Amino acid sequence: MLKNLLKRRDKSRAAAEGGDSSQAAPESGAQQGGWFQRLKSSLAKTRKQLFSRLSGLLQIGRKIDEELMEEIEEILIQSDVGVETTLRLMDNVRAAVKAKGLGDASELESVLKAEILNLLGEDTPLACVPAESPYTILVLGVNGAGKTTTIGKLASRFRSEGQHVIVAAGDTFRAAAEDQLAIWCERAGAELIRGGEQAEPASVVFDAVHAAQHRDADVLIVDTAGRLHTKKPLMDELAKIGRVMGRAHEGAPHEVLLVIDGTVGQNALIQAKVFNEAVPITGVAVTKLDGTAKGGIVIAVKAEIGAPVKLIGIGERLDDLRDFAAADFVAALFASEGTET
Ligand SMILES: Nc1nc2c(ncn2[C@@H]2O[C@H](COP(=O)(O)OP(=O)(O)OP(=O)(O)O)[C@@H](O)[C@H]2O)c(=O)[nH]1
Ligand SMILES: [Mg+2]
Repeated sequence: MLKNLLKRRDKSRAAAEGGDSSQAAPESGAQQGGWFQRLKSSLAKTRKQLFSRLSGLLQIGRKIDEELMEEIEEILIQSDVGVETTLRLMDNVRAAVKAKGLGDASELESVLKAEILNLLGEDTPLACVPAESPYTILVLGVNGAGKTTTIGKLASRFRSEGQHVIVAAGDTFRAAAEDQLAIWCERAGAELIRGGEQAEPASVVFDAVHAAQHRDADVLIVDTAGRLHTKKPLMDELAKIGRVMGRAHEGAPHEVLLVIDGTVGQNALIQAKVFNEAVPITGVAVTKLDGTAKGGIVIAVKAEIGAPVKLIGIGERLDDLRDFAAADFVAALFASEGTET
């Protein structure tokens, strides 16, 4: 079939497009060839693992039957969409197939896309609300998930929108953590509030909220330590930071952003549930979607954590963080070589 004959997009073209470091506002895939190509390129491994195998199944002439449905389920589960989410998704696909009276496998792709979009729900981009100034964002996640990098990218984005940004170094656990954050803040043009090594994280954050209020900051972003989620004290500390923020500023934290590493797959969901108990998560950033075959995790996040994916990270550059747009994501997952949308 046509889809089987189409090969993956060549990497050199994608790499060349990756050289552009502009910080354009998010747009839909149809409007922005460059960004969509980059998204597609980043999802190449996931697409190979998941959707190119699916398109091998969904050929004209093959009958839709239970055997086919089970093969699709297996591919989805292997691509880190997860058992629970896969079963839910496929129940919906079966219902749609029945309702529409479909019989040929080639008709399933559009049904699958539509049901994945249904599961992802409406896009809920992370937005700074001026009325809540300073708009406070508490960033959580395990070691190495990409918290500090995501904060750097976010700070840069808010700065490019003309916002006054303060970043709090709530990770006082590692000596190098503040320095890493300081470099990102300098690049982004954001102020950094730091307490020094061994300072109490909650007190650094408390000071930062007051600084943000007194200096009329628009946005305060709080970095935190990411020691293993299995160590209870970390969760206690994070819960305390959340409470301290709320006491210092009404409604804070306005956003509790959990950063999960897209290369980790299903384990990230288990971690997410632990964090969610410490401080209720309002949004998720999935990082490192470039270079992982486990991008199917994005589909499972909302269904399993209850909070939507708001941001995706597809590289280490300042502009490699984007608002999550479900339609673009699904289009990029199913895209063939040369397909623009
Ligand atoms: N390829 C790729 N790498 C990323 C992305 N986001 C973060 N990284 C890399 O992941 C590594 C860890 O990122 P950090 O931002 O330091 O992670 P962290 O969660 O702050 O880690 P701790 O402070 O140790 O808890 C760094 O080498 C980043 O450059 C991404 O979207 N794509
Ligand atoms: Mg960090």
